[in-house]
Amino acid sequence: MHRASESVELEAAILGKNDKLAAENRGWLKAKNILALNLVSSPGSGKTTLLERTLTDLKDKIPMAVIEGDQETLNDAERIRATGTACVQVNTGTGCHLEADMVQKGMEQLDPQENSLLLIENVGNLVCPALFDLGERAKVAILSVTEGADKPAKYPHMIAASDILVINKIDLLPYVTFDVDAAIQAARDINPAIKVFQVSATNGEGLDVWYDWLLAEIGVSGTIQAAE
Ligand SMILES: Nc1nc2c(ncn2[C@@H]2O[C@H](COP(=O)(O)OP(=O)(O)O)[C@@H](O)[C@H]2O)c(=O)[nH]1
Ligand SMILES: [Mg+2]
Repeated sequence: MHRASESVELEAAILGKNDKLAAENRGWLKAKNILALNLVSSPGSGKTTLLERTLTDLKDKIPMAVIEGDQETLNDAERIRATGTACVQVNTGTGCHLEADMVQKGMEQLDPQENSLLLIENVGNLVCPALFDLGERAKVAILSVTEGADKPAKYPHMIAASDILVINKIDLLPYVTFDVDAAIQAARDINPAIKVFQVSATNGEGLDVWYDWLLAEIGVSGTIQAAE
């Protein structure tokens, strides 16, 4: 019993310290009108692919920078830099999520400009990134159609913490049994206000609506066409 209560106290202390740094990040980002989004999902649902497309298609519209979180490797940072975008890779080692201090250090290195977009790719899993505020304006949960429509119900904390749900890989819908309406309903049962985008990060379907939302959030007008 004693041990259990100690570990609860430790967890509360860690989260408390994180929340304080996240609040600092949020204040700094707000003062510069930087839209920071925290992309959370299972491994392989398409976070980096969605980023690559978004960075390429919006390149001439808004300045953007990326913080990449993974346990190991520089692979995703290399994919992002290939689009011409500044990127910092954070390797968390045994850690399963990014924390606010990592994002703070990443922002110091990147020094993102005013009125820009800061995209943060979290470590791939639907569990602990839900607990750690990074100072972002919104968490964007990405669910691909190969994962099963029951995942919102199985990972309710992530859905509750997210403002946006991107359903990705809709180009694969003819080949998988994924009930889009059931997935959306499951997400809305947990978070009625969650905003949903249905996209294919590979063939570009649905990305126009995603881009319009991004630009409106940051106060840039104009419609962007997704590249073929
Ligand atoms: N068919 C299809 N494949 C996709 C799509 N988005 C990503 N992928 C593929 O899914 C795999 C994992 O993508 P990645 O972006 O690395 O996922 P991450 O681990 O969430 O960053 C890669 O092979 C991508 O090419 C999509 O919209 N449609
Ligand atoms: Mg990735």
